[in-house]
Amino acid sequence: MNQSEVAGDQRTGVEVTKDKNGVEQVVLRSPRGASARVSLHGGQILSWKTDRGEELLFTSSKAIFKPPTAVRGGIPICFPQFGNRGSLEQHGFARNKIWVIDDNPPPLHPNDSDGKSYIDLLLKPSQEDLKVWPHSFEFRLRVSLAADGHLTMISRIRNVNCKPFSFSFAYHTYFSVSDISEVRVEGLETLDYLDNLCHRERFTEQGDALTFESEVARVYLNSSDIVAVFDHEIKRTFVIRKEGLPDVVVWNPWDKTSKAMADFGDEEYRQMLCVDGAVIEKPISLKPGEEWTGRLELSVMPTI
Ligand code: TA6
Repeated sequence: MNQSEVAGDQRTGVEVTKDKNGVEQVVLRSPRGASARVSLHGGQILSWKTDRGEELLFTSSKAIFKPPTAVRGGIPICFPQFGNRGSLEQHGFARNKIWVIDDNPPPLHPNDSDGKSYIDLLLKPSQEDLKVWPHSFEFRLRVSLAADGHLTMISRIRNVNCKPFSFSFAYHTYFSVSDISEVRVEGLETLDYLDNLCHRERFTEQGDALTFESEVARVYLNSSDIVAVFDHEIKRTFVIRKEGLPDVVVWNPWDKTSKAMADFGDEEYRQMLCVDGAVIEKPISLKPGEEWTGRLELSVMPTI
């Protein structure tokens, strides 16, 4: 492993390494020992650990770490689309591309930097990307880890085109859970959702909190900015706070779909749940020069 501090950067808790395929990864560490690892392949977060070293994100034992395939786990970024419509590849190309470290990003609010370990990444379209999606953009991603271990992602997407474009987006977050049958999600009650298992038909959530006993692939619409994932077996709660991300994807492939995925173990659906802050139903439209921001903060706490 080749390790170095970010070039010209005096910040502590930020280290650049390379994976076995030579792709750079950035490791963020908090003073208390929490950590996060971000790959420049996809700008994808591959690991988020507590100060006791417990991994909070799921990664499949069958995940493929060789670009351009996105790693099955962590937090792939879906842009410029979520889903598989039109000529764009499923969930867009951003998760398959090699991003660069952005040494001079436009400033964010000081609260987004002070006391945090962070890295700024940048994606611009290649000639190949422009052939499938003919829109010039700059996608800036800030990933930061606070002293208390909270993980924040701030995406800023700017239209540097001379004509408008629109896109959908998701932070496709694979949470690690002890046993899916012991998990419940709160914050989506009574919302409408599009069911990907029923041709995106619209339904209304009737029950109390969401629990799992079969495959789920839904897009909940217009949720509040806080959603919680309770893992009863290990008394752990993930809290998802989001801004600019009205929709929430909930996905667990269950047994049959798991078996159909080459990069996913047959029984691994028991140990994961995707809950994504997203913009899907009403895509974002940007005029030339406009910028959109979507922010996700993840924290974890013991269930009381
Ligand atoms: O609903 C979430 C979803 O679109 C599922 O249908 C499933 O395909 C998942 O995302 C993962 O997609 P991927 O392209 O990474 O296999």
